[in-house]
Amino acid sequence: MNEIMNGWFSEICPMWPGMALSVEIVETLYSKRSEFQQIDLYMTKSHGKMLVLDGIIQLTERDEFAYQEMLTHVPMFAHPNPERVLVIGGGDGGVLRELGRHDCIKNIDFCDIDPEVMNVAKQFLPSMACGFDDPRVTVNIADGSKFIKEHKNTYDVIIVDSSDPIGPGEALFEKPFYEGLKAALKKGGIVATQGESFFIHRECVKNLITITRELFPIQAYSYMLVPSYPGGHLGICLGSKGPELSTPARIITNEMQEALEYYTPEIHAASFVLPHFMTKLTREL
Ligand code: SPD
Repeated sequence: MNEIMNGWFSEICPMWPGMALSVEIVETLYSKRSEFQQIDLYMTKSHGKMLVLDGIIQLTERDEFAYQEMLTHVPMFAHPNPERVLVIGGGDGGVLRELGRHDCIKNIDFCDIDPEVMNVAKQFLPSMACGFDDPRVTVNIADGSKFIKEHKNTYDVIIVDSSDPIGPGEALFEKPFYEGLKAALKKGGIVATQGESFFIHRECVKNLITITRELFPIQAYSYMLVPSYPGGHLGICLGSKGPELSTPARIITNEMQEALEYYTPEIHAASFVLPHFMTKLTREL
């Protein structure tokens, strides 16, 4: 339940009780309830436009690049030759924009349950929604957990750009969904999912690591810094049917590197180096 008081939006959520990130708002650009969730888009004083779903900040124009680049390029560069990619969620188009930089991709399936997020992005967030203009993208408006059941043994890389495990994203954090992801991956495939915060959502992170460890021969957890998310960071939970995850398997071109703001091969490797409490926590699992 978010509130705007005296021109400040505060992100109040039962998943991080007792704390709230506040952002000063200049104008509400869009506010409507879709079939699935409340969608709000604000112009902020310091962070450009900000997309909020069910009261939770999904992105701000100021720092979205960190999340979208890392969630995309870590699994993509860990794979030696990703040709077929599936994106579940991420209706803003930012992950698609990042995938567009990989010439090796032949086609990209995009699957989101709520077409309204995509429509809002196309209207207000063109720097992300440009991802939908890539001719390799096929848009599927569907429930991701059902979609993967109909696409077994199909993808080299699957990226799950979900919201938090409350509301429409809840099923995307449960074991049956991960079993479906595994089945939808080809031999040697890699999955990367929005992995929450190891400071704030420790039980959820533990659960994701346990599930992916049980299902995949190779599992790892990476994270990036994003000031607009609670705790200032967000994790990526990865499972691989073959490739090593923490070392890029391909070399980034100078042209692509210069177009990016956050991802580098060094950041790729470093993002898997976790605080000691995480090492201890994963040892116990
Ligand atoms: N706590 C919010 C996590 C949001 C992750 N999804 C963001 C979508 C951006 N493409």
